[in-house]
Amino acid sequence: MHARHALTRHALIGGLAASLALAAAALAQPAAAPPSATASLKTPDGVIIGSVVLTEGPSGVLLRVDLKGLTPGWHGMHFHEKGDCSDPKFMSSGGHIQMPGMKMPHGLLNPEGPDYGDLPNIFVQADGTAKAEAFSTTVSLKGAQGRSALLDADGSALVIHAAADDQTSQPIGGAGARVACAVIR
Ligand SMILES: [Cu+2]
Repeated sequence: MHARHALTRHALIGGLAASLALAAAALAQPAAAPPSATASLKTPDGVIIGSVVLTEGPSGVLLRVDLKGLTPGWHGMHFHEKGDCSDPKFMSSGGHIQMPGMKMPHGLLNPEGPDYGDLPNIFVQADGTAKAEAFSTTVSLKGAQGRSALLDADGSALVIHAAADDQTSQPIGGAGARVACAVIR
């Protein structure tokens, strides 16, 4: 009898706690969406072939790439230092993002690297489409925690190269020409 009473009381308290939790959840504001930015990827001809969504996380930036119309296979992909994709070779996007006064050697697999713009390769399917996510702990949207800011005064660019990045050799891992570019600003 005593045990049964205790059990009932326990269940009541548990139920009350659950009700309070529900009430608190109902009162809470919906969680604010993390800061994000979206940019269009274009070819040297100026054709838009896809997009990249950049979302700020607590320790870096998550990027989601969705594109079609590139050559099948692996392609190097980096953050470049300027938000300018105005010339056909995309040279106006500059080199890889760096921190002022801290130019790092290139390559995610380089013991001396990586540089601040380094990212994994992206794989384009036989039909020319690619969907990929990557996470960079060396950049931020606006300079959080001292990470390099994509949305600084001159912006930045996401550049996709013609060939795979070997993630070791200088200056860009043998990734070759710049075949797609997205202005981030
Ligand atoms: Cu690059």
